[in-house]
Amino acid sequence: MSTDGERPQRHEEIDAILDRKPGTREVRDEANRYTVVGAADRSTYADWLTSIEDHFVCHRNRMPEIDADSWSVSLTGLDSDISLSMDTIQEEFPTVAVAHTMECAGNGRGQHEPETSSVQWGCEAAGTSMWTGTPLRSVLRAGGIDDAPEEANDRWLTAIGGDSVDEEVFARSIPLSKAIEDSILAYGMNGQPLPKEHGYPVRLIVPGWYGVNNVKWLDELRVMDSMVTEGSLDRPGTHARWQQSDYRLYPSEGEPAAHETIAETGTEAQLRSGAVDHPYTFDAMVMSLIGRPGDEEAIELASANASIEILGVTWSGDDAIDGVEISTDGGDSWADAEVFGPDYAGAWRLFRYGWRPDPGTYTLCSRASDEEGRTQPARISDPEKEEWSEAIESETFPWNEGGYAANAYVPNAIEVTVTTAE
Ligand SMILES: Nc1nc2c(c(=O)[nH]1)N[C@H]1C(S)=C(S)[C@@H](COP(=O)(O)O)O[C@H]1N2
Ligand SMILES: [Mo]
Repeated sequence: MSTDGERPQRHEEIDAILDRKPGTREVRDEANRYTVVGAADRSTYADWLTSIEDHFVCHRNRMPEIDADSWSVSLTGLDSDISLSMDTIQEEFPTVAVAHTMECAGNGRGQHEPETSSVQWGCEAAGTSMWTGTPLRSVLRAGGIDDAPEEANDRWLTAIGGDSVDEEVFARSIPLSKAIEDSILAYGMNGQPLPKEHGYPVRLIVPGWYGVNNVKWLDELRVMDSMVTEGSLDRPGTHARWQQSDYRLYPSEGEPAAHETIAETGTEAQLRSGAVDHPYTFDAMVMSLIGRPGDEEAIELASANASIEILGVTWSGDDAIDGVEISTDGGDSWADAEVFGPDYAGAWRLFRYGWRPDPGTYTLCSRASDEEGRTQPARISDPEKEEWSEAIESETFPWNEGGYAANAYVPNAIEVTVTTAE
């Protein structure tokens, strides 16, 4: 069975997940390779918490069947390696809950023109849950690593999934500083045991970082002096595809060069500063989505003066949201929305806007800005007309080969019609 071919049981797996998650639906996968489910519709973006039933699922390989009683996570790259049983992870360390907005780095890929390969997500690959588990800081300390996050500079933690097949290891590296700061080994989701498709019995949660960094069915954590590169793990097979080839931002065909380490890890900072050649998708870019009203909704006002509440969610990776604006004319004019609700680092916030429309047809957009002064761009560049560097300088989102990290607001606009009851 080759990883590039169709997997025979793939459709059975997808159907079983759809049965367990009635709020989700299948998404078109150009290469027909991923097990992918998308959130049902944008109404989930009118709530702060995403239910398990509505949360999207994304993984490439067949889900491993894991017996939690005999499963252990090994912590390696230390003077003496340790093996952590599920009992040890759950009983011998503190239990914490973190809020995390899981956004697939491919969210918005389907908005790229020309089309890029792989899963054609619109904007339905995002959700926020409360994840319960063990702080990585505590586990690392047990392994003899008790640095403060700022002293962990230039070291990396590589997480390896138990779903590695055909000698292709699923491995992702995050800076050791982020691991120590707020990442957890999660075994619970919204107060339930971690469901199988979300990584049972244990996964990594890296608050505010793109989905791919949140390795499911965690098998090994390895402390390293560099990110995973080809041949850097003590395992057979290929190691670096998911870190060094896929999930990086670059203009067209060609293999990005592998880096052992990078000085700047913020995704947007890598992209806009040019400090990192072919940026890695780490923390999520500034983003917002309207959840209510729904796209193509026909709204009947009870009276001429009635107002409509526009509701949505907004997030920006490791950075706080500064504000959200709403346009009801496709982006020509803007008014401030109110950002409110739960405020956890690494998770989205809600926004609302009270709108008093006259009867008519409207194009609604939301545009978020963060504390670093970054604002969502209007559109994704056209690679046939604009160079990569031009797109970046003109604050357009650069069309990229893998279709990652798109955060333009025009492609997420919704159309509504408003009438008044007679
Ligand atoms: N082991 C493993 N972990 C993985 C993946 C995978 O294929 N294998 N997919 C990643 C990707 S691309 C995403 S977007 C998130 C999705 O998490 P969810 O399915 O719980 O929503 O899981 C990540 N963790
Ligand atoms: Mo993803």
